[in-house]
Amino acid sequence: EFCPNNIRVEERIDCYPLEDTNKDKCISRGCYWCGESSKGEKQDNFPYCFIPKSHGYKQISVSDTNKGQRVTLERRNTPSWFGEDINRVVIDFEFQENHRLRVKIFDPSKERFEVPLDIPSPNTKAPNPLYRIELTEEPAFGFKVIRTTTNQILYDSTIGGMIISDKFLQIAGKLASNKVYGFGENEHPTFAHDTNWKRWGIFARDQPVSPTNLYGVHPFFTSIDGSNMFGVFIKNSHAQGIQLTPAPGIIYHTIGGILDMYFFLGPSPSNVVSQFTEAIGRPFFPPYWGMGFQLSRYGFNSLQNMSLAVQRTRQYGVPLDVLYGDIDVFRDNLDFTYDEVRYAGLPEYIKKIRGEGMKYIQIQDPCISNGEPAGSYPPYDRGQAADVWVKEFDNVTNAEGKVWPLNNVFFPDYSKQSCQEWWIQENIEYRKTIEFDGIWIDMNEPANFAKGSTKGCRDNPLNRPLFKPKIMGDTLYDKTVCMDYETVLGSQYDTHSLYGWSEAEPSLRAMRRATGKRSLVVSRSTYTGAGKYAVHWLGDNKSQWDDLARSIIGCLEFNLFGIPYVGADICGFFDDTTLELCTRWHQLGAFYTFSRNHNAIRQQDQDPGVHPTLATFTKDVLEIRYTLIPFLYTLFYEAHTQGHTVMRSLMEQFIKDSETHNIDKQFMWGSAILINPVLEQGASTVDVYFPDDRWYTWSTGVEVPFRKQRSIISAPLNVIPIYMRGGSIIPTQVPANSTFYSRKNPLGIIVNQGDLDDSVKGTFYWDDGESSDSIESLKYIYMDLEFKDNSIVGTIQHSNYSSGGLFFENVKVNGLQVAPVTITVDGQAHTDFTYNQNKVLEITNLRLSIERSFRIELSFNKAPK
Ligand code: MIG
Repeated sequence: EFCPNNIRVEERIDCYPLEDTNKDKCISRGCYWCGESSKGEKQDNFPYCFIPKSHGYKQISVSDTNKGQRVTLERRNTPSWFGEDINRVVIDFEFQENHRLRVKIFDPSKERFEVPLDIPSPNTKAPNPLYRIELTEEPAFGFKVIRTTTNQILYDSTIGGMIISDKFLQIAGKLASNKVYGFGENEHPTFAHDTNWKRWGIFARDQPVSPTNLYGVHPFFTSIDGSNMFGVFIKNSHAQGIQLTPAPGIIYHTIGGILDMYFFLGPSPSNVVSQFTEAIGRPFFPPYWGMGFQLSRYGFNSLQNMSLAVQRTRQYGVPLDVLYGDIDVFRDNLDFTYDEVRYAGLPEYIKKIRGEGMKYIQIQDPCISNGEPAGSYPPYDRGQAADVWVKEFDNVTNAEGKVWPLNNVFFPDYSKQSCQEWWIQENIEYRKTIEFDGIWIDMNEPANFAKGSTKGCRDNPLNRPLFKPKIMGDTLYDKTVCMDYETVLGSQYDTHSLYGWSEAEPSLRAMRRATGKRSLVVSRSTYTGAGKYAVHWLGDNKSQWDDLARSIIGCLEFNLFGIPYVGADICGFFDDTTLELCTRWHQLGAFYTFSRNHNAIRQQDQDPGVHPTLATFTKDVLEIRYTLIPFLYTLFYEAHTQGHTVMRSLMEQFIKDSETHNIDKQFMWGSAILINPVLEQGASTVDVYFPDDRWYTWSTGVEVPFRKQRSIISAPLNVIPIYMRGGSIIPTQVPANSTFYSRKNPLGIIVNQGDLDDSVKGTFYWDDGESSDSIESLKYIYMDLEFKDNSIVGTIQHSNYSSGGLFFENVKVNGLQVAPVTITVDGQAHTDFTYNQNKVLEITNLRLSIERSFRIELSFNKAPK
């Protein structure tokens, strides 16, 4: 029987992934053939040739272990795909935590590469796991992960298709729903994945934003089961790929290492991200100035152009915190130099703007020119002396490539101790010339314009394995170094996608040593866990409307990946922007957590000051951002300590409402702010979905008459509709032209009345904004805010930082049904308040120290509703 009907089309597992096949080839793999033509299958569509359920492994033994359960499997005798099958396989089910299950599938006879990311593996079983597993022996071995509270099957590998060989490992799982989020780094056109046989390749690549594999690798997804959510991290760094199927399910394959899956049981979406970041490392806590607006471009080409852009921005009163130096700052694109002709006076200029409250971030590329005249380029000489470079397959010869410098380059091996020390010293040394506050690490996929190396690559199974996932380039080493090249961490075949991750930690250490401050590392290539050391921008996009819209999806995904500080190049990198697009992009970009305007070389200027209208509208929206920075900073404190997202999908906040599951054109800040950018050319309205709660308009505080419904909202070119959610309390501050000044300004509190009986709550975090150890050494203020029993109460949880006399001076209550008659503040009568037709109470002239608890009591003639 070659075309059986006992397998649903939706549940087929492709027997010839990424290759054309025909009946003969199909049968030679022992697969079923349901082809109608001999032309073969269409990629990205349902397979004609698929794997019988009986293929795979049979169970040999099961035993209980301290950690859970161990299953030994033996490969069924079926035709091999790529040879080197691993016949005996062990699966360890580790019941690590009540919310975390590990499923480690490995070769017991041979050590294979494992990602050096230490997730604790307790020696005992979790006492009350939220999951149980079920094993199936026939027709082939499979396991199910089941949520105990609902008996819902979350992941079911009995769908078949498990293959474990040296350079091709595959596992498929049927899911509880077709709602799947995450996996990256790719530019996905929708936040909820397309499960209609869609394939994605995942492998770090210097690749402008497009629907293929991009800069980083994040093998993590989440999926909805009922109104709960779970997440899965597959700890593997090899070139890999997925296919989402209408089973609904995911077929995952990789070309090396082991299949090491971590399940996070939630049950809420926020729980999942928090449990994931607990395992991989909580996100980096950025400095206060990192909350500000940032200006960059490739190709200012001179200090004059650079300073003009800054001057224009400020002249219009547009807030600006951070300036960037790209590689055109360098002499001949050499790291740790600056061009003393085009950028004559740069050190003095940086000193000056820093004195005025700004910060400066310098790019550094992981490629060091080896061809400069002797003695003219000490960073190379010192690197050479310390032997810090990535090596060829012989582990002796330096890997040589071609990147931005004129001459050939060597690549630092950041996994080598001596390299880390060299890198730290070079940054410290460079900072003696240019006082940079943070470092931007680009090209760390690593990128190489010479294919593999200046000598090419050998033809062997590492460089040219029989199976290559759906990734760009005709070889794995396209645009990077040879796969058989070596670092201390391992071969590039195993560790290529960990290169940027390995650069992040020593870069942060370098900056902390050089500045003595918290600092900021902005990295292009990231792997799971990089969020602990670095933040991310979405790379080389285009000045086009599609990229504007898709940037939201990228940001939401990186929030899932544990890198909540993220944004796209505002106004677009490649191509010239337009006034309308650039205005809309600043409006959305003001709500990226990483808010930076960046431009490519030779494009027209696009800094906010190039046009008076652009400047005015940008100032308007950035003033909203700056007003909200105390709230944003508090969200980052909570992300760092509890692992929450900052830019958040509506699905995460309102998972019970299926209408939110596909929304990716609106998003939230935390659980309180709803952001609804205009993403279409010519549009002056935006289609807003208001989830099931009360919502207040940002500018007026007036409650909107919509809930759990869509509405078309007016949004002329100067407007981005922003709403506050009922039940939230938001700390604010009077904006200024940089956070250096705004953080000295009076603070405020916005209380948004929720549904009757719902709590109205918020939090507030404050510290000096720049110490590297504010949280660890407990030098901060943390306050709970609550509106309850007609009282607005601030309760200090922790107060061990002297704010220099900062006060909440203004409190607004939105949605208060009647005016209070009297108000007391900490027992004293307070008469400065107004109440208007929008049902907004505004209390002014307060002097509530942010370091102390307070209580504002409202009294009414009649009890308010
Ligand atoms: O291949 O440093 O993504 O932001 O401006 C270009 C120059 C190298 C790529 C980065 C981009 C940066 C540019 N870099």
